[in-house]
Amino acid sequence: MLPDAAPVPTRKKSESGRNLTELSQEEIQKRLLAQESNPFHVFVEGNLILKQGLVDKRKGLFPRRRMFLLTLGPHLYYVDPGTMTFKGEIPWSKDLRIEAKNFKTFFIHTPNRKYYLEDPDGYALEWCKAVDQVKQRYFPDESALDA
Ligand code: 4IP
Repeated sequence: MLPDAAPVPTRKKSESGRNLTELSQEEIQKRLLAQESNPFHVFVEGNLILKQGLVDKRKGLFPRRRMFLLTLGPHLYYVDPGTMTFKGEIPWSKDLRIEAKNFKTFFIHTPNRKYYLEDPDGYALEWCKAVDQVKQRYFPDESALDA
């Protein structure tokens, strides 16, 4: 007799396909409460973190490893995870644009600066998707024109 087939693991939509910014006020409040235990919560001015991850930011010769925090607002803060000090923020505007070069390297273009970034784990495309979703939420017309 054949054994029962093992259940096929399925990914919930919330893990894979869900738009990061589609959150009810109730969900936002709930997640903000949970976020208080995140050590990076103190840097985000009370905004809900939608995505965070280590990114190497290259300027001059040496890349600096930073914790990037994409939040509602929108904001894109970065913090030195070694010293836990706030380092800066990539300024959001309708003209911010993210571009993947490959799985690791990506760029964020702003009117005054092009940021050279690298996801050491090779999830640059996830950053592109997240930033595009945030852009679509806050600057919908401009995002549609880019498409
Ligand atoms: C620094 O280089 C770091 O890359 C800084 O990044 C960067 O600031 C500085 O650029 C750059 O001179 P050194 O550490 O080798 O001195 P971080 O702030 O993440 O430490 P930003 O934040 O602007 O990328 P200037 O031009 O901002 O000073």
